Amino acid sequence: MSSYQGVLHRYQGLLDLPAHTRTVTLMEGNTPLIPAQRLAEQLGGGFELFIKFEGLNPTGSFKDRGMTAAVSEAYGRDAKAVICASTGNTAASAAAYAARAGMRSVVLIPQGKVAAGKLAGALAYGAQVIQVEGSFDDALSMVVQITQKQPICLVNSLNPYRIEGQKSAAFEICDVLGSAPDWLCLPVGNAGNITAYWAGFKQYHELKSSGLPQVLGVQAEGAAPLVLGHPVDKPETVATAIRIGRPARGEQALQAAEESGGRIIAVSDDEILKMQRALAGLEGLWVEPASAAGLAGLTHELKAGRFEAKGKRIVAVCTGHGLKDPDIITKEMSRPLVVPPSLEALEEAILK
Ligand code: AN7
Repeated sequence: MSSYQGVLHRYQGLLDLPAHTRTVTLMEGNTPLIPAQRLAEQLGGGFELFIKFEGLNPTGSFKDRGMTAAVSEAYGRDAKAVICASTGNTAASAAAYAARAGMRSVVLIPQGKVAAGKLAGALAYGAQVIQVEGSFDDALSMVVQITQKQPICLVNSLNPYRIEGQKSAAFEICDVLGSAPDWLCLPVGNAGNITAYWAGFKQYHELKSSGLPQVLGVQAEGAAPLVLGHPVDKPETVATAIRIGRPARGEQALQAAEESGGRIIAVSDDEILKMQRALAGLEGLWVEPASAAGLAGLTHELKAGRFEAKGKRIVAVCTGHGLKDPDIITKEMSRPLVVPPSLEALEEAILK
């Protein structure tokens, strides 16, 4: 039997959780750090590139790390229900951990803007799914208000325990590499993840002198409040996971970028989709569009001559699995060829 018991157990003592916390785990975390040499070569080479593939968490996204912490805290004080606003991944994760704890879950999603695999997940795990005629930001404002009135636990990343659990990803990277990388590239939506990585790297550095990365946070052009310097009322992007105009932890994201000597930039939907295809086609890693944003940002900066990669060790976080959003691929694809069941037809199709 494996001795791995999830991130709360593995990083016990490093995650600031109340004593009443009772662990609810799906053995999340411990995701692979995958070398991506072919992609690195295509980007000009001369540096080391690793993908932290967070799509391999139990519900298919990085959200499980923070969710195990938030739900464990709620469960430990006998909370009966959790609620969140979500572009999809938080919803699926909250629903799964709540189910495991025997708790009710309610998830608010922007109507028509959540990828099929995420909505299906939330429903499969038994959440009450409510579509809001509005954006993620509208939905977040609603759940914040209701949790101030009703005894229902907010499990968006405003919940501090989400950040605590999420720090585990930074610890894992340092443990595998032996130190922090030179750069960390990742997508930024509501900005919980970048906040947690930075907190995690700083904590590990204080404890173990593991070093600190520079952080490149990447938003989608149509949903780039942190680049524009003001909220975006009608965010739009193909990367629905990061279709967010008022990031809850925006200030902390900016601070992480600044303190680390990094930055937050925006890339186009086209750049995101190109990188999604490059990752799948060159490395065999199929990630959802938002998850390709970090690497799309790295590519963008390299092309603009603003990024000195030579000799550097770069980690890109791919936050969610491609299976979450199959439609984005099949929509663009021509229909696969149909042949009669004969060898001649097959030879004709693949050898010509
Ligand atoms: C695949 O699920 O906000 O900057 O409600 O699903 O921590 O918000 C998802 C965000 C990146 C951005 N990649 O992370 C939600 C939600 C994927 C995501 C992000 C999300 P944050």
